[in-house]
Amino acid sequence: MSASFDALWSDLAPLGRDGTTGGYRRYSWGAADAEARAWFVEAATARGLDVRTDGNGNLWAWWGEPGDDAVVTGSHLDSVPDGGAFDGPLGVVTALAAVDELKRRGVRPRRPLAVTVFVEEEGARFGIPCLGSRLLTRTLSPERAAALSDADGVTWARAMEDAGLDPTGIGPDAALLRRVGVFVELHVEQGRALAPMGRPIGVASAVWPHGRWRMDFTGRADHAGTTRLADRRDPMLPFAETVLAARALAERHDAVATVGKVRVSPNGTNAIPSQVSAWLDARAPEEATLHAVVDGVADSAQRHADAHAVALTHTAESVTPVVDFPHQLRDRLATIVGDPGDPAPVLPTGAGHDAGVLAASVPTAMLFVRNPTGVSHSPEEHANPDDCHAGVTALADVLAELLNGGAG
Ligand code: HGY
Ligand code: MN
Ligand code: MN
Repeated sequence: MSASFDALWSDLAPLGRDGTTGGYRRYSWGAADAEARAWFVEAATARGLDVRTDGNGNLWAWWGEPGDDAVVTGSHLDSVPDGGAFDGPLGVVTALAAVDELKRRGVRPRRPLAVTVFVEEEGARFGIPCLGSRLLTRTLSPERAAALSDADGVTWARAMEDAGLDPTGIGPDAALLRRVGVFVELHVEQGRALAPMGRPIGVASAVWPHGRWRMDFTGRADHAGTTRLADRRDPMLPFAETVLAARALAERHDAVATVGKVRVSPNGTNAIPSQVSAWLDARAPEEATLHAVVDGVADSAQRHADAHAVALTHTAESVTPVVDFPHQLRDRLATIVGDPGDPAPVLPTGAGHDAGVLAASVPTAMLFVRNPTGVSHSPEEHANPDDCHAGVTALADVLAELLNGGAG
């Protein structure tokens, strides 16, 4: 089993990795993404799986005929800018290695099995995370998706077309979704809960409510050297105050808030900016807390914008409600992947996943593989090979149980 994982892992690892930072730059429909998708199609086909692309560009590799009540597992291959090697790919590689393991064990599935790769999970290029699963489940309209554009103004539809796919078929696919009897996503742990417990595998209890809000601060461009301070309408100032306010509100409410993406126009050293666009990522254990933080940030941003005669627009780009994974399935998996008499730890996550989107439509569960440092969305992200192999065994055990009539 470990040889199968290691071979798949070493084939995928170089695709999309930046030689300077060591981080991954696999953005939907770009060249690196196309290489990763081609790698998946080849690896799945080599295992006798029948690979199909749905209308949204998600890949489904079927073991046997696509059918109803299928057991589906998978994750994503796209990355955040300079992301780590494991976020997404670990779920895809362990799924293919688990198929090898099931075949080695002689498992004869009594239900269809599919391995999936969902598109644009990170939303790094087009801004909406889990776009492929949101489209599939009608959580996001095809019209809105088709009009999304990247930093260069390329739309989702155009980028799909350039990648050789027909964008006219994007949108909900109720027939395909009805085929999914249960979805299980294995993912590298993001955060550091399993290491102190000394456990290699965990099971997700919940995904925190979270979202992304865009703030556009529009002031007046002017000369950095000749404009009196009293005459300025500098959008950088309310922006800066808002970043600090977001952090203070997150601390006060025991939540998390981040501004990791900013666009300054015209971005000149000696020019007062005309506009500063910033994206707030906020997350909290409960929805009321999340909204208290986000409302607080919006109020603060408006107050500081007014003080500098700067205009402000505040747009919710994607908001994901809390996900509480089905308890019986969750607990069944914790028993399967735990030790005899000692189920695996069950823990929430602040990270969003396609499993979190699908959970509203089909029975869904997640497995986590220990991340010794907890670091993610960074080239430093890591999971030990032994733990990755334990992830394959855990996923194979879960799939074997589900394929032959187990819970889910
Ligand atoms: O942002 C997230 O939580 C996930 O990595 N898409
Ligand atoms: Mn991620
Ligand atoms: Mn992920």
